[in-house]
Amino acid sequence: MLVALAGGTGAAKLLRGLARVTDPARLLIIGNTGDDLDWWGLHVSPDLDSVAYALAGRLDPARGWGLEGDTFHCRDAVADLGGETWFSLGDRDLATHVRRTELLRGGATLSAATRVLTAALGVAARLCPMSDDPVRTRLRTSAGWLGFQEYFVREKAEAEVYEIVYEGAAAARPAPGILPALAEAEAVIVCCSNPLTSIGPILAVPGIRAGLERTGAPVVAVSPIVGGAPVSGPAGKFLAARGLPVSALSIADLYAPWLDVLVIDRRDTGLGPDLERRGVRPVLAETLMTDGAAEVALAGAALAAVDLEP
Ligand code: FO1
Repeated sequence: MLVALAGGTGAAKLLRGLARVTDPARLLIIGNTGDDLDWWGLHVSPDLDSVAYALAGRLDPARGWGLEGDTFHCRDAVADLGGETWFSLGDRDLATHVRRTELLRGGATLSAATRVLTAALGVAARLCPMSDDPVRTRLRTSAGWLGFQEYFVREKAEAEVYEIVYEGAAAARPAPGILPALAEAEAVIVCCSNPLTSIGPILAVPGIRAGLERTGAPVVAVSPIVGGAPVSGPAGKFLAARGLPVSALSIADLYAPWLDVLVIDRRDTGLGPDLERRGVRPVLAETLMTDGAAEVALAGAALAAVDLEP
């Protein structure tokens, strides 16, 4: 079994590549739920949905979230009724949140609800939320304390970030299956996601870091930072808020001591010696996934980096 730690858009692409180079049933994906929010009375899990939609071949390519070809009539009608619409739920995407909320209200765990949704989408990989308990990323910013979506979508990631916390993490338990999967994994792949707001919440769930330290499986991460900047999103601002340089070296520092290999972009060849000094083996690859072939190539490079046949 290959265990992957995944956040939003970057992870969705890499996992789509992985599902094409190996049997998707071999994948157990630990998904970030720190971005989750209650919207229009519905439980929305953006990072779980981006991964599920990508693996179902239905992720909207232009947005990187939501369903390809979706419409937004309901959102526009909510606006006509004076409701909030800064977070856009598409009409078909809405069904996912309606069904998830119905299952949760019926007593199902988030893990169980996710199994129902991924099975209905025809996703063969196993997608687990990092926890069935609520964990929410919150940011102390120049616009006050904000939930992740308030920061990222409503405030357009423009506010200054001073601190990032994972509310509820201390009381959260790893979702069922995660710790045994880490113990038995052939390899663990940390996707090219935001290290502080996608991977950070997963690591904040008690037991998961220890599982990564204890596993006999090689742990490989794909750097979301190329040159001195993130491939996409506000990871650079978050690293700076933590006083860390915006560099792949910070990824190695944040994932120490359990990281074995870091896949970095060819443009970052010069970081090799500094990574070796940190006890992390650098592997060079093209990490900008501009099309399906690039997703497959990077996924193959990540597997090869830990000597695994696709
Ligand atoms: N991102 C936006 O920039 N604007 C939106 O209105 C928006 C809505 C949305 C709805 C469902 C969903 O699954 C994701 C959505 N996202 C939107 C993306 C979301 O903010 C990010 O995918 C993650 O939270 C970042 O990892």
